Amino acid sequence: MGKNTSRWLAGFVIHILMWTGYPAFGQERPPSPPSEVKIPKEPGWNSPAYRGWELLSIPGLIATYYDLDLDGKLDYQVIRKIIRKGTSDKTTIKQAIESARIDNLTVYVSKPIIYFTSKYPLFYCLGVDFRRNCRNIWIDVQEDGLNGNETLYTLSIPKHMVR
Ligand SMILES: [Ca+2]
Ligand SMILES: [Ca+2]
Repeated sequence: MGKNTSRWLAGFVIHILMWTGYPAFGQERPPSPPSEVKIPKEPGWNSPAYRGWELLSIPGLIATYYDLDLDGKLDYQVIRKIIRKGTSDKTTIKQAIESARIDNLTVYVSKPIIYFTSKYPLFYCLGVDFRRNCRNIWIDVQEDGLNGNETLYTLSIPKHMVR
């Protein structure tokens, strides 16, 4: 096995560990946050806090990253489910945005692929470390935006993991 392959595997395993709830590399399980910890509103792509997005190694999910306090380190991410995909040779970006608006979806473009996701995130994750693990994760099963029905997501109960 080549060195690069090992490194890739290690990265992949860390991602899996993050999602299955085992502490990665001796990291302590995050303490339950006090109930007064509020979920920050997603700043959006026009905000100076926006730091990009990526497909997660768990298929069907897209993470959007933010640096809320603008200190150069990520501290917040939200994760949306991919509903469908298109390509930019068949659909212009403008058409994609219009189609997303009609279907109440959000658009992520990585030419030539256009991803249509749920309008609102499924996961909200506050306190992102350098491995992009989260300190506090909330799940919003209804995916209806921040309206109080979000629940703290316990990493030790993977059955809540939604595909
Ligand atoms: Ca920060
Ligand atoms: Ca909600």
